[in-house]
Amino acid sequence: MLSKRLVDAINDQINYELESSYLYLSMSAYAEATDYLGSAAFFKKQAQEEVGHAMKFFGFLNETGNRVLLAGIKGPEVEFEGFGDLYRKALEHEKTVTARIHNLVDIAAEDKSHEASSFLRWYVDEQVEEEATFNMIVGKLKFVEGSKQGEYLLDKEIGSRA
Ligand code: OFO
Repeated sequence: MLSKRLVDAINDQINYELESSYLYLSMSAYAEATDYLGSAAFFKKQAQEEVGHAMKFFGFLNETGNRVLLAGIKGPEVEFEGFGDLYRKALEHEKTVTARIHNLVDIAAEDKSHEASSFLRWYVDEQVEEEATFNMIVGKLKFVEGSKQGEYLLDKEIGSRA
């Protein structure tokens, strides 16, 4: 049994996951336009993963007999300040996602929704991975920023993950 406030919060999270997808797609477009082709491929894949996150929530609400209510998606940032800015902003974004997931976990626990508590565990683990990926890339920026050759090599390495 899901409480109304939990259903509302999950609907809001569906919207936020799609907003995340839109942000990463915008980052992919910026990377493509500035010739960071590895990052363009990487963020395109991230965008697809975020749609997957939204769809898992979508399925969960439907399976538990609750109503999915979609809302407008906020337009993403479209201009960035170079290669490093993309990853710093993505890391900050993922930290916000993690806080939102933890809030859902807290609501599920308070409202004794065992099915939601179990379902949300996947997202808790996923956020550990997502933050680790962006932390690793942001950590490497200090070795390459200011060097076009360094950025080129890191971009290429990131592209190989896509
Ligand atoms: Fe990047 O984890 Fe969903 O939003």
